[in-house]
Amino acid sequence: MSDAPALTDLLANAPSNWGKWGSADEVGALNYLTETEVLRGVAEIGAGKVFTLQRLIGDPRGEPVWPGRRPAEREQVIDESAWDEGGDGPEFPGGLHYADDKIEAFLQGSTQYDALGHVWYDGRIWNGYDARSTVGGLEKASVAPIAERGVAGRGVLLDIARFRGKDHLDAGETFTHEDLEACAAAQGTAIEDRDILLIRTNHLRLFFDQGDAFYDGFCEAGLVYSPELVEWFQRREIPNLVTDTIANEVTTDPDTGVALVLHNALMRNLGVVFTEICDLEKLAADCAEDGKYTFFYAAAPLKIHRASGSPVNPMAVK
Ligand code: UVW
Repeated sequence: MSDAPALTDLLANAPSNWGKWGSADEVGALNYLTETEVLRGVAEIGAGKVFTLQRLIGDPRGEPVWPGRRPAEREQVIDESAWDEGGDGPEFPGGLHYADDKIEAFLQGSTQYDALGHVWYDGRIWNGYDARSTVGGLEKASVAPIAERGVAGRGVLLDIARFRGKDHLDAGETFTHEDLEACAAAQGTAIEDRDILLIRTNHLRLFFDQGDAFYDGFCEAGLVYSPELVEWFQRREIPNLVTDTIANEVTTDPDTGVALVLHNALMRNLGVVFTEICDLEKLAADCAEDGKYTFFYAAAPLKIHRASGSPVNPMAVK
């Protein structure tokens, strides 16, 4: 049994946004993304450059996932072989042939939006809903309301790996909100209130280099919990945290040994929406080249009833 403190105790006096947008709210800090904020994002478009941020589902090199999940499995249902000699392909007037396929996928098995009801402690999910409402699928704070409203605003890339002069962050390597501010200053970028934060660590380079050994003593690089960091996210009214790691934060807090503290302090308590396992490499290379780290960000996860997450292909437009 771990002697790590319970999240209930660790976060006993932590900031909360429960009730801020009413007792029926299911999209949390995305409420900050008003029409004004969308137009603030649109104003960043100047060059017409488009970047898609999803990782390839079915990547022949393998796909990084949280331990216990599997990458999506795609199965071909019908293709040209159905019309080979002796095949049973359906005949259509005019000679139509076609391909169909299907996937079996963890909804959090690739680039994804987490629903606000994805994690909890103390029997309560986002906004105070009873955790029993997750049984059999999320009745409250599922990904569907996020998908319904969509996410659009001003995005800022914070290239922590580049800021640290590294190709990638190493296992267990941490950074804070002060590092984010310092990184932005070094890039010549101002983080504005209500910005969507995209953080590049290139940590998953290690997955592609190491294969299964990546999971030995699994501890991703990432943001690390402190009360000040949580207050910073609340004060800056950050709606959406987007990263290129599996969990958006250091897996295990080095001070307390608690797992995924920020999932709870930011997602459950503040309603900050998490987007994970993005591929930020092409966007980051372009930002380094033109010196512009801000853009219009837009993402629409899939509308899946009662789901705790959804695959997504976010876009950044400069
Ligand atoms: C867990 O919270 C377990 O996973 P994810 O990183 O997908 O949010």
